[in-house]
Amino acid sequence: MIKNGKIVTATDIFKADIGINNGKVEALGKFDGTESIDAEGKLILPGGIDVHTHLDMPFMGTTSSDDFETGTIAAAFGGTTSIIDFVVQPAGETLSNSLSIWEAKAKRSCIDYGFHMAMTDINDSTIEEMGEMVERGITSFKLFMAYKEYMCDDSSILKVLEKAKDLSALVMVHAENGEMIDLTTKKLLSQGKTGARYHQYAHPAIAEEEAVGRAIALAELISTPIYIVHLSCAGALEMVRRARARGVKVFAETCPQYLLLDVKKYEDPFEPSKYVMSPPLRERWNLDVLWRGLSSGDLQVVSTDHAPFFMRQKEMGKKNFSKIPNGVPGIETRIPLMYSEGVRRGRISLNQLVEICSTAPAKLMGMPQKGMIAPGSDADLVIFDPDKEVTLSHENLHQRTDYTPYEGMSVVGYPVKVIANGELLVDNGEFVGEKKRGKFIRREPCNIAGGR
Ligand code: DUC
Ligand code: ZN
Ligand code: ZN
Repeated sequence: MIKNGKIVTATDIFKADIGINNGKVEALGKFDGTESIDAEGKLILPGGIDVHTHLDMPFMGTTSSDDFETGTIAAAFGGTTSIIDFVVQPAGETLSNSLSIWEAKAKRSCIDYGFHMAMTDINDSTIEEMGEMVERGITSFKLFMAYKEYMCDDSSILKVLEKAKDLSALVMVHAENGEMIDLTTKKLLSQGKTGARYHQYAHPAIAEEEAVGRAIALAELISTPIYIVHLSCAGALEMVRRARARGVKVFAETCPQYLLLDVKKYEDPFEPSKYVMSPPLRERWNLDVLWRGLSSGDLQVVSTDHAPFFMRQKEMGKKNFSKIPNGVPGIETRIPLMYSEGVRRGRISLNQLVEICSTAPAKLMGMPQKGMIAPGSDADLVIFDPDKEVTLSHENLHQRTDYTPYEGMSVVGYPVKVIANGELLVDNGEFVGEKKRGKFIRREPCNIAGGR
């Protein structure tokens, strides 16, 4: 039982005790009992859901540095109790074998997890396999419109959209125009512009805006929903906004890095490679536009795109920015940053924080048991101290990497106890949960997107 806390959902804020039984919320009300946690003065939020992580992912000649154990412990410290990680189909592999590789990695997970299937090789047989994936609880498929080794042309995207429509599955896209990026990268390198700071010019906003517009048009043609991952700039958001206004079922997420950091980071004289991610950081004026997109509902989700690397891995691109493993760590800092920078600064409401970080991800990704505090829902709960001040540093975070892009930044508001399926995982700075306890979330077709 959790007593005296202030419960926050996507729609309400109210004081009630929470009775927990068998990993589920049993009742909300006023109860007596001995086995209880006192949450007086604290907020109680539904456990965070991060629908975009890359744990133990082979990528750009190396592997992301958090595995499912370290990454999910870090997630729990930051108030995230479920993730959806991307299975990335290795070239020539079947979807089923690709899934087996990720199932083996995910046995180490300490929180519940689902998978999206990132298809890199579209052919009759992988299209056919999509049905089996949906039956196995993988109800979303991601396509890359950039990265030479993974990217899909429009005809492949259309085939996947058509099959996804039949299956009521959701198609997600990494929307950047890969040809524009490739051409620009080659030009920059041939001019001797090889340093990490040039990454931003190789990934111009127009390449994202074009790809977002095209992805939406393809989905509109097929009349099936589409989800844009890690949207980073105002032009791309404008594409989403316009499409939504004409009734297209387009959904989009952004990430804390695009809401809080800007291109100035590439002027870091020592280590600009820390900030090499795709899409890259944008000009500062975009940030307010993204915050407004969240507040208005044109952006529905904040995920992290957690793709951590050590600085020594980033060094692989010392002589050529296009070889720097793309990605930043963020699985642990999402909710504290969104509370401190979003709610406390009046950019989003407390209910919106819950909506964006938990409730909408659960609905869009087909997890009706998650993202809520209500009788029958999973007892995934964050006891959050709205006044706790923490200075973010890789030294006090738990992500397995040697930097955070938020080094030295002070946040106010932090999880103090984190409960998943009724089990206490984090208690005042200690991980007290059992390891490898996470269970696979067999997801349903998404219900906001509505399938057909
Ligand atoms: N972008 C990143 O920055 N890292 C991982 C994959 C991606 O699309
Ligand atoms: Zn991506
Ligand atoms: Zn990603």
